[in-house]
Amino acid sequence: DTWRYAFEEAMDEVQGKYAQKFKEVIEANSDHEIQLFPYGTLGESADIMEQAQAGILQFVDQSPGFTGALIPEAQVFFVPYLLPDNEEELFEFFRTSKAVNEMFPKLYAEQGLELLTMFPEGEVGITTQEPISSPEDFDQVKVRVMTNPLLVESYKAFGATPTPLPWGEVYGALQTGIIQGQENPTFYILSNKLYEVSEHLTYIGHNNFTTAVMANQDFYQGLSDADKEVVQKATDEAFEYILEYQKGQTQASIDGIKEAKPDYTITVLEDEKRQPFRDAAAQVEEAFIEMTGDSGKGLLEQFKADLEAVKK
Ligand code: 6CS
Repeated sequence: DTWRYAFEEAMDEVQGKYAQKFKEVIEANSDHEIQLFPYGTLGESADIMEQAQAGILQFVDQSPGFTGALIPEAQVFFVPYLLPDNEEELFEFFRTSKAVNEMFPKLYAEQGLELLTMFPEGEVGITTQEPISSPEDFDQVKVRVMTNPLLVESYKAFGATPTPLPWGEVYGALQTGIIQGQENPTFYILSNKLYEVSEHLTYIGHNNFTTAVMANQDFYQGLSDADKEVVQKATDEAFEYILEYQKGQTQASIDGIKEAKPDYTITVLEDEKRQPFRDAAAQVEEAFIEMTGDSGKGLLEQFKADLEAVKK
């Protein structure tokens, strides 16, 4: 039989690479076939999530950036400066975190979803029309964010005017000036040519883009033990593959952007200038706890303990 798997990116972007590896392992170890649906073939992120919950899709990749309404705790990934910028620590966190690997599966299960894995896609950079080196520079700047209430809080705390939009509207909105900025990992800025509709790319070190892969829970629970094992094997192998795949990707993408647009400004904001943005994080963390109550508080505590455990 054929299993349907949709994701939010193109075939040659990170989620597509993960999905292709997953497919390869499933097909090499079982009689099942995986049919892949990249971004745009079945709608926006919210659409593919609905289809997975309804069982029309067996697998879906939806980033926590779009899961906030469904699972408010998933917004923990948008508390600024929470995830480490050290790649090895970050990868080890996703491998070992109890919050990610034990607590989140329970929350996804309440929504009919079997959480298979979460993985990082790269440090997030911010594209704008004018240079950004302080919260003051964000004044009156409309920055598109994924449809996630805590991301809205973050950009408010950074001094900007956050504008939640689905992905499909971002390029056009930048082109027509409805928004002046957006945030995404570097590979995505390159592959979607966002440098064509912006002048500056700034790294303030506030986050790494996290995504999540899940299965429809009724489908997963109905699998034989052997099939469940194959799904776990494919999940784990694709996870290690995608971390390896990303090593050096940010720098390669920066090089690609510079080649495509030599006069584009790329700035890694120095530590000292990051401080006001770091200071804003406390207020976002408070907003997270307000939105999620004891459940979110417990999750955040475990999340921090897991981060502490992987600190070099
Ligand atoms: O910004 C977005 O909406 C998108 N960014 C990435 C890196 N993946 C999928 C998501 O739709």
